[in-house]
Amino acid sequence: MTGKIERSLEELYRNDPERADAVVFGRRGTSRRGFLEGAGLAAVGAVVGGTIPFSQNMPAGFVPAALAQGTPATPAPAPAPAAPPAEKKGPTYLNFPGKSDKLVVIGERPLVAETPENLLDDDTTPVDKFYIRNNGQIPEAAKEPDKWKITIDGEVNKKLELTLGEIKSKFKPQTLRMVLECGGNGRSFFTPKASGNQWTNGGAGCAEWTGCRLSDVLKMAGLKSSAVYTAHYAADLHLSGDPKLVPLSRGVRLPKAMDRHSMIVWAMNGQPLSNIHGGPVRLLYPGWAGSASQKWLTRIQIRDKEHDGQGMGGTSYRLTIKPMVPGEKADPKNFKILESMPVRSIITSPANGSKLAAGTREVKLRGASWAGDLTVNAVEVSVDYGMSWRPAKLERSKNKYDWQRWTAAVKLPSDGYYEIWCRAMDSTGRMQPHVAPNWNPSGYGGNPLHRVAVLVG
Ligand SMILES: Nc1nc2c(c(=O)[nH]1)N[C@H]1C(S)=C(S)[C@@H](COP(=O)(O)O)O[C@H]1N2
Ligand SMILES: [Mo]
Repeated sequence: MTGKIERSLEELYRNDPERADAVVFGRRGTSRRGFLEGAGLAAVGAVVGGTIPFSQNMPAGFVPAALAQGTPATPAPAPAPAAPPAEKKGPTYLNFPGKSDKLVVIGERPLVAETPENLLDDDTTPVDKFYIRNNGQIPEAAKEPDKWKITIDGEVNKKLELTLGEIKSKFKPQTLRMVLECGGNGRSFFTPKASGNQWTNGGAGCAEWTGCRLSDVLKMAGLKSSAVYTAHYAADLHLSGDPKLVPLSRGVRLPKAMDRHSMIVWAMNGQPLSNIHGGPVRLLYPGWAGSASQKWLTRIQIRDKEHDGQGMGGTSYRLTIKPMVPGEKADPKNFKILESMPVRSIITSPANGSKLAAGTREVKLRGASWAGDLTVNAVEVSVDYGMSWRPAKLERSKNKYDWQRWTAAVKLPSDGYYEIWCRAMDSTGRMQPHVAPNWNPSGYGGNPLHRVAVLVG
């Protein structure tokens, strides 16, 4: 295998995995071997940088994790001096005050950045590592946070206008560690590609949120019997700058708003909520699509029907209730609002693309798992492409909606290229699938098992 062939195959996997698959496994549509062998195996081995001990279990049409996501196990070769400028590859890292420069930018305008899985290794996600998602322009930081005003109106007995200072003094504070996760998390795993920000698993984090119960505030306003839904409004401007347009305005069914975990939040990990995370004050609905957790909150209108604001219609933040042919045109009639997020687990250590010393025969794993409104019943790990699974040890969570950290140790029989896979099962028995399920045009609910590549020796 010459360096040139390795390089071109690696490029092919990055640029056109389907064609790379055809090259390695034989032409699409013709009969295929069920697993890699011979020249195909040697080629993939060369690209991932080692022999593949469990290659007999690799499914046909398989894109190795080393090439599918994140850092390859083999460093990318330096471009030859005379070569024409190569097409831009690899992630763009975030450069934003107060944020880690290891976050990966997945959209510049509006600014969206995710946290690579290995950066989610802390029990509590530090603010600098927490993903950011904006739909509009980022407003300027409030000069006098305690004078920030929030209006509660609509189907209430008494319209309230409260400053943040008043909210802090009138309502009992609480601090809970809870997961906030973007509705589109996992979108990049859909085939064919779904439209929207191409999140891997990093549109999620678990922080300590301090604030008061939203229900306490709503009770003070007094809910009319006609109250069924919330509508959230905020201070951020539409990308176009047109003040008549709203970048995002979502809402939730009243029972979620009245849940004791749903909060008006002013601090994150013990610090005043930073501007980029919606400071001085935001909503937090743990376990539900993050878009409901309005940042820079200015108004909650209580409605007598489902909200129809920006981000409530069409296929946005909606799942199909009828299975679709992947890639097919959507009929918005067949969609329902995405509320609770599906079960997900990630390996936070080792990182994808890790190199371990020759002779390493055991690897200790750490990870996280969560399941929207539900809890996680079990996490399992595999090193042989899913032929066999071993249970991970689930750690206790602090409170409902906290993520469940897990640990495991796996044995590797020899040096070579491995993939470590993990999958979680929620408290209703639903397991993460091998591929993103239930294709929908805007790519919600993508929760396939997580895999990381490691190279031993
Ligand atoms: N005002 C406002 N609130 C918002 C958004 C927004 O664009 N504007 N984005 C939402 C989305 S889609 C998500 S996933 C979360 C992200 O919160 P974060 O940036 O603090 O991680 O905020 C939500 N709240
Ligand atoms: Mo989101």
